[in-house]
Amino acid sequence: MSLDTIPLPKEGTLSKDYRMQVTCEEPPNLLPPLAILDEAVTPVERLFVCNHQPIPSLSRKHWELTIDGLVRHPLTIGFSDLFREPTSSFFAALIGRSQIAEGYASIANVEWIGAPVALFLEAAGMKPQAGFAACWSYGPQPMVRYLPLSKLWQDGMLAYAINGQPLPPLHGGPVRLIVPGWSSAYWLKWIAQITLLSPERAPAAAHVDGSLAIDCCLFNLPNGVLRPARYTTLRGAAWSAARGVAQVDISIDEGPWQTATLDQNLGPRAWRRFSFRWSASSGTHLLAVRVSDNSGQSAVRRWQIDVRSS
Ligand SMILES: Nc1nc2c(c(=O)[nH]1)N[C@H]1C(S)=C(S)[C@@H](COP(=O)(O)O)O[C@H]1N2
Ligand SMILES: [Mo]
Repeated sequence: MSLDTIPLPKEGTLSKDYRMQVTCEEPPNLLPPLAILDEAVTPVERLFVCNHQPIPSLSRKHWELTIDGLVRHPLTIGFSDLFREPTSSFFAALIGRSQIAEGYASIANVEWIGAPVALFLEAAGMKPQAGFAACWSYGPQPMVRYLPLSKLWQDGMLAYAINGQPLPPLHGGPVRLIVPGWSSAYWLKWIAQITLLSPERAPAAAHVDGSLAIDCCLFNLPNGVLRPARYTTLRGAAWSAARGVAQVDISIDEGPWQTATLDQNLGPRAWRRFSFRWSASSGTHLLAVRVSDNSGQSAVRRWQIDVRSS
């Protein structure tokens, strides 16, 4: 792939779905209603936006990443250096901290394309004392995120494309950090610098485990109300800390667990959609959804559902 073949999206060319809720104008923060997220892969137009800093204006030509600190050869790479390495791509769920409230959700499942961070960490030569990484963004108010070096080395990706399109500035373009299996707060946009630190030098924030909890959502339960029907199909998505979802079971009114139907498997880092046919009678029901991942861990989420005709 040459640089000329992927044009950089121009400012303002990314139009968002009109149904998204604008929770803040500046910096832009947008949330999609759950009802428009019921797809295997979230279109970029429906991808939530969460910003704590103004969006820096940064072209591919001017983007650089410096790797320094506890390395033998501090280095600075440019955008074209990302293309000298083998391309990596995978589907991964992007799950925000606040997650789901009043029918809106900071959750998505997207294909990320980029270069593994490990290739550049190895080129810089990690010193044995290095245990953590401070990752800094561009911008007048840069953001910093701390990660254990082992996580960054094993799973970190420098992504420049999303769902086959160039990564838009709103989502961290030209280049952002991808940390599959960890909360989206760690997925640093507009990445500028990675500084390796010793465990003693790393602040308390570095020692927090950002792994995603096993969890799920339901797409078609607006405000917990369902219309009675002979059969209703409950539809949702489940995720884990990048270990893949093995099984989803459902229990109605404390009854026995029944296995839900799983949708296409997009890999261990992706969310897994599920569906369950239920003949719901009028009244209030307790719904429990149990998600089990491939490491044998599971979690249960419960809902109270009103089935009524008006
Ligand atoms: N540089 C930078 N990176 C950032 C943020 C930010 O404000 N600045 N927000 C973080 C948070 S809190 C979230 S939830 C995700 C949101 O990514 P998205 O806007 O692409 O959905 O980016 C993370 N990375
Ligand atoms: Mo966030």
